[in-house]
Amino acid sequence: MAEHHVATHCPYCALQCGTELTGDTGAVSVSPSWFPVNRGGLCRKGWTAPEVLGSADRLYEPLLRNEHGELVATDWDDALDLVAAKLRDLASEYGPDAVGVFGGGGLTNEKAYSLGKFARLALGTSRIDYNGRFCMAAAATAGNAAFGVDRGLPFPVTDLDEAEVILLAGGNPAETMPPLMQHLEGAELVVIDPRRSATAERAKLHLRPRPGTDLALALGLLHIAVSEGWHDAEYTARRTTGFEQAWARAVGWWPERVERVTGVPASAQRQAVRMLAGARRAYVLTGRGAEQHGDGADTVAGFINLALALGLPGVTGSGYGCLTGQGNGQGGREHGQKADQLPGYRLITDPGARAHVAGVWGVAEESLPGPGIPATRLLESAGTAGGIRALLVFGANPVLSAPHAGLARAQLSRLDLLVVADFLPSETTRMADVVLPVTQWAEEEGTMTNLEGRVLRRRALLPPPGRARSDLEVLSGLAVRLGRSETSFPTRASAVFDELARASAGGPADYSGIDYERLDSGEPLHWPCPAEPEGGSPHPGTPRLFLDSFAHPDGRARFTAVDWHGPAESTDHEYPLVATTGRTSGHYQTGEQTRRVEELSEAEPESFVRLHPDTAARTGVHDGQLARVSSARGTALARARLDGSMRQDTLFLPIHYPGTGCANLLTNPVLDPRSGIPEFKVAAVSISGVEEVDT
Ligand SMILES: Nc1nc2c(c(=O)[nH]1)N[C@H]1C(S)=C(S)[C@@H](COP(=O)(O)OP(=O)(O)OC[C@H]3O[C@@H](n4cnc5c(=O)[nH]c(N)nc54)[C@H](O)[C@@H]3O)O[C@H]1N2
Ligand SMILES: Nc1nc2c(c(=O)[nH]1)N[C@H]1C(S)=C(S)[C@@H](COP(=O)(O)OP(=O)(O)OC[C@H]3O[C@@H](n4cnc5c(=O)[nH]c(N)nc54)[C@H](O)[C@@H]3O)O[C@H]1N2
Ligand code: SF4
Ligand SMILES: [Mo]
Repeated sequence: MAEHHVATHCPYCALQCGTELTGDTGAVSVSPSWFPVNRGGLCRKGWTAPEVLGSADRLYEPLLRNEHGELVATDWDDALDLVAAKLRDLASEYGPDAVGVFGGGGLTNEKAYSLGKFARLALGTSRIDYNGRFCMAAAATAGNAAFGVDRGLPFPVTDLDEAEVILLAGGNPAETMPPLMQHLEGAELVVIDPRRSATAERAKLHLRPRPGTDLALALGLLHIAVSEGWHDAEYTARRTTGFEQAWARAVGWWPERVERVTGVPASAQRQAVRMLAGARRAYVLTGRGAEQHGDGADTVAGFINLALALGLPGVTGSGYGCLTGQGNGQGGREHGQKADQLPGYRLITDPGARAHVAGVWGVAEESLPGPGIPATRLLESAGTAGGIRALLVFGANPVLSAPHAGLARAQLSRLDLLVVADFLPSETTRMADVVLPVTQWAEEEGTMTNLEGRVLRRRALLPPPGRARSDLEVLSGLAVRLGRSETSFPTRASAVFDELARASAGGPADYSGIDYERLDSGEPLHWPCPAEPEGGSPHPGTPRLFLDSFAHPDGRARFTAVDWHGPAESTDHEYPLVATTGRTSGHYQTGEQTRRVEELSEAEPESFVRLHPDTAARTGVHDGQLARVSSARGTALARARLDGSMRQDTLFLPIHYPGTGCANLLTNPVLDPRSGIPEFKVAAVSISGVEEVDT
C-alpha cells in the first residue's frame, strides 16, 4: 500500500542521503533527514529528484519494434512472451552464452541478486556483467588484493569528522557528493586532481598531475615517506606482508623523477607526505580520477601501499577508503551481477561458494556457469562468432557510458535482440527491440548499501504508474516463461532479501543477520552481519573493518609491488592534448534523469570543454565557442570554457550529454588487465573551433 509520507533515501549517488518524501502522484516533495551521512543536507540533484517521477516522456507501457522500425506500445504478456521465445531460440541455436545480461550499480540489492540468479539459472549464461565495471572495478580489485575484502569505506563516513589530514586522489566530492564535504571540513585536505576542481579549491594543498600519472606520484610519495623516515616499521612488520617488494619499485621514484613525469613539484610532493605522515589521524581516499585508467588497480594499490607504509589502515581514526559511486555501487557488486561473482561477494570459481549458492537455489552445482567477461568485452562480443546475439539491459545506458561510444553503438546494432528495462527513454532504449517500463525509487521497496557498507531501506510512497512493473516482477515473469517456478523468483522485495541473506551467509559480504524488521527499526547495520548463533544475540553489524585483523587468512594486509608504465595512449603531433572526463554538480551520469529536470538542464544545457586560455589561443578557440574535440576514435562537440586553472596540456569534458556532445565518443576502450575498468580518464586529442553560421 502506498503511504503519503515515507522515510527513504535519495535515488542517485552512493552517499544515499536520508530523505523524507511526502505527497501523492504528481506532487511529491522531498526534504533531507538527519541521517548521519547528510545530516540535513542534500545536493541539487537530490532536491529535484521527485521531478523525474512524473517526466513527460516517462515509459508507462511495454514497447515493441514493429516492421517499420518504430517502437509501438504492446501489453506485458506479448512483450514477455516474445522476449522469452527469442531467448530460447537463440540459446538453442548458439548455446546459452549467446545471451548476455548487463546490470547496473543503481539497482537495489534485491534486483542485483535476482538479475544474477536469473542469468545463471533461468538463462544458464555466464555472460553477465554491469556498469560497475566502468566505475568501482579498479578499487575493488586493489582492495581485495590488499585487505582480503572490498568495502568502499571500511569505516563510517562520520569517522572522517575527526581526521586531521585527508589525502584525496582523483575525487571531487564538492560536486559529486556535496553533503560529504561537511565531514571533511575539520581536516586539512591534500587533493590530487589535474584540474582545480571545486574540491581542490578547498584544499590546503593541491597537486596537479598530468592525467594518467597518479601511479608515478603514489610511488614518489611512498619514496619520500620511507626516505624521510616516516615509515611505520612496527606496524608494517606486525600487520602486513610484501613491503620490501613494493619498496623495491618505489626506490627508483625519487621526487625529481616524479616531477618530470607528473608535473607535480618535488617540494609539493614532500609537503603532502609531511602533512599526511605528521598527522595523528589521517586518511587516504581515492575516487574515479585515480581509478579509471589502464593501470587503475595498480594505481589504487600504489595509494594503499602509501597508506600501509604510514600505518593507517585498520587503525581507529585513520584508514584507506574508496568513495564508491552509484546509489548501490557497493551492494551492486556483492550479490552476483558481476561476471566473476556469486552472492555474498563470493567467487564463482570457488567450489565451496558454488555448492553453497547452488544449495540455496535448489540446483546442482555443475549447472551453474563459470565466470563471464568484463562489460566492455561483453559489448564488443555482440554479433561476433562465439559472442552474444541478445542482450538484456537493466539499469544502464551503455550507448553513452561505455568507452568508445561510437563503437559500442555499432556493436549493439549487431544484436539479434536488445531488451532494455528502464523508466525513461534513453539512448539505449532507442536502439532496443523491446523496451520494458519499470518503477522508480519512490514507487518500490528494497535495500541499498551505501559507500560505508551500511544497508538501507528504500521505501515506496507511490503505486507503480501506468503499466510499469518493478524489475523484480519483470525478471520473475521472464524466468517463469523460461521454465522456472514462480517461487524461485519472488517479486516481493523482502522475500528476495531473505533469500539473498541466506545466499550470502558465510561469504565476505554476509547479510544473513539482516532483515527488513531490523532495518525498519533504524538499526545502523553495516556488513558483515552474520546470522545470530543458536541462542545467541543478534550480530550488531560491522561499522569498522580490520581493527583486529585484515581479511586474508594470515590476518595481514598485502603490499602490492607495482610500477608506472604510463597510459595506453600517448599524445603526438596529430593529438597533442590529453582529454580527461568527469562530472559536474547538476547532472547525474549519462544525464538521462537530470537532463529532464528543468532547473538542472537550464543551468548546464549542453556539453562543454574546459581548457587553459593559452591552449585556446594556440588552437584558435574562443571562450564560449563551439569546439570540435577529436581523438583516434571520434569527434565530440562541446562549448569551450576558458579556465586559467587548467593544465595547458589537458582538456576536461563532462560525461552527461548525448549525441555529438558525448564525451565517450573520444575515449579509449583499452582495459586495465587486472580489473577490466576502461581508461576513461586519458585520451589523446586535438581541439579546434567550429565556425557557427547564424540562422
Ligand atoms: N553530480 C554528480 N555526482 C555524482 C555522479 C554524477 O554523475 N554527477 N556520479 C556518481 C558516480 S557513479 C560516481 S562513480 C562518483 C564519481 O565521483 P568522482 O570520482 O568525484 O568523479 P569524477 O568527476 O569522475 O572524477 C573526479 C575528479 O578526477 C579528476 N581527474 C581526471 N583525470 C584524473 C587523473 O588522471 N588523475 C587524478 N588524480 N584525477 C583525475 C577530475 O578532474 C575530477 O575532478 O560520483 C557520484 N556522484
Ligand atoms: N568517459 C567516461 N565515461 C564514464 C565515466 C567517466 O567518468 N568518464 N564514468 C563511468 C561510471 S563511474 C559509471 S557508474 C557509468 C554510469 O553509466 P550508466 O549506468 O550507463 O549511466 P546512467 O545514466 O546511470 O544510466 C542508468 C540508466 O538506468 C536507468 N535506471 C536507473 N535506475 C534503474 C532501475 O532501478 N532499474 C532499471 N531498469 N533502470 C534504472 C536510468 O533511467 C538510466 O537510463 O558511466 C561510466 N562512464
Ligand atoms: S549527494 Fe548523492 S545521495 Fe545526496 S542528495 Fe546528492 S545525489 Fe543524492
Ligand atoms: Mo560510477
